[in-house]
Amino acid sequence: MLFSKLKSIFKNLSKQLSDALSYKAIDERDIEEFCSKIFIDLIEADVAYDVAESIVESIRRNLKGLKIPRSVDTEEYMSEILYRSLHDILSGGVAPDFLETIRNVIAKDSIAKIMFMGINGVGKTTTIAKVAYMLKQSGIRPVIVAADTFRAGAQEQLRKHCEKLGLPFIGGKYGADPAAVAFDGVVYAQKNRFNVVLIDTAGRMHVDVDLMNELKKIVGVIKPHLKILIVDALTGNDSVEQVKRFDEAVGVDSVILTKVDADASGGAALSVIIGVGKPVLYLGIGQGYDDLIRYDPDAILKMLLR
Ligand SMILES: Nc1nc2c(ncn2[C@@H]2O[C@H](COP(=O)(O)OP(=O)(O)O)[C@@H](O)[C@H]2O)c(=O)[nH]1
Ligand SMILES: [Mg+2]
Repeated sequence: MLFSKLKSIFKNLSKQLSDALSYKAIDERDIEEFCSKIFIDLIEADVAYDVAESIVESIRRNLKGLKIPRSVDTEEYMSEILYRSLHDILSGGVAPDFLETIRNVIAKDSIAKIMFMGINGVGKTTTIAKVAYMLKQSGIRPVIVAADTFRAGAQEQLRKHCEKLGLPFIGGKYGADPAAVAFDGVVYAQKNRFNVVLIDTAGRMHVDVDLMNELKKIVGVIKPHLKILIVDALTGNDSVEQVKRFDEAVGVDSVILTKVDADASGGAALSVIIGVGKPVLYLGIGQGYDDLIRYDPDAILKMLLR
């Protein structure tokens, strides 16, 4: 289950808080005690240090001076307080509706050009196939372009997805100029009345200069409407660093977080969501085409606290 460990942490916490409250009013000392306990729990669940700090700070703020009405169920009330504390932190990263954004761009410019970036293995190609599937389901016609000409096999991987999805595939030879391949994709879309061009790009093991120059060239030639960075939930804090580096070099509009299903505790994923400082569009929750869910803080909070 997604976020399972965090879920049990928060459940315990609201229980303990409500037990403490059932026989006396909560004072500063209690608050500090609970806050240090939850901090350790969060760290043990792979939540990044500064993210754990900001969560605890938000809980502390919401607990201070709290007067609990006599009639309420204290455990439910505490769960409500935790909900509010996390909501304050999570709602910073909500992106405008993706499909609506795409539709607006199409209405204005006839073709929406979307570029996907990220280091090796984060799930770019898989995510593009998922996004293409979703667009197709919504009656929007996408073209997929394999502008990853760096890794042998990258073209073949995407071609297979296109066959399965019944979508045109635009590729280039190994070592070909990625910007030229992307350009071919846009021309193909224009000629054949497709609405969206999804551009897959190469990754490297690390963020490096060659990669950034390659991406800058694609951006210069194509002028994408959206530059989406794909990050892997399991990477935790390092993905926050990746967002910074890509943003400085080419600009990042929003983020898709993959492999949330593989993060057993949920702490790493939560850290990325809170730490990236960019709107999060979708969460990847598996390898199937429909394993892509819209990022919605309320839905996440329901998973965590209900
Ligand atoms: N469990 C899980 N695996 C994923 C997810 N997204 C991608 N993957 C897997 O991650 C691996 C690398 O994906 P790929 O799309 O080739 O990454 P790329 O190098 O960034 O293009 C593949 O085995 C994918 O099936 C996800 O949301 N959940
Ligand atoms: Mg790839």
